[in-house]
Amino acid sequence: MASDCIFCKIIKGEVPSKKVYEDELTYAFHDINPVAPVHILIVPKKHILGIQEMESEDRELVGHMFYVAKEIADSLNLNPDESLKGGYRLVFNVGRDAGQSVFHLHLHLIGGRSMSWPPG
Ligand code: DGP
Repeated sequence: MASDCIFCKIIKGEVPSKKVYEDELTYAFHDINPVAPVHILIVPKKHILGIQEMESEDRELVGHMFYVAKEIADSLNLNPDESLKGGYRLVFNVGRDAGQSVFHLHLHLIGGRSMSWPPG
């Protein structure tokens, strides 16, 4: 935990958030500034600055974050059907040039509308 980290404060309950899911490794909550009807952040309880600071020992944790995202998407009926219709986007912004503004690892789950590619 980092004392000056907003996401560490959210995980500890010192800053309020709209919780979606929690387990021993992760905490998920609604983004304060949603870019789509569904915009959820999946955050590890371990303070890791971002993917740029991920270590070999974090591989399972990061894989778990993707699994949590898929489970949340299932609960919200966002996963594509057999015809591959529907869906959502999972995003790690890595570094300021990619749009990272909070330096505690987080996976964006964005959905509920169609999206274009490439991203801006
Ligand atoms: P990024 O730009 O990839 O670092 O994403 C950070 C996201 O975190 C951004 O979409 C806004 C969100 N965010 C920042 N501060 C707070 C907060 O205090 N509460 C919540 N719920 N979300 C926050």
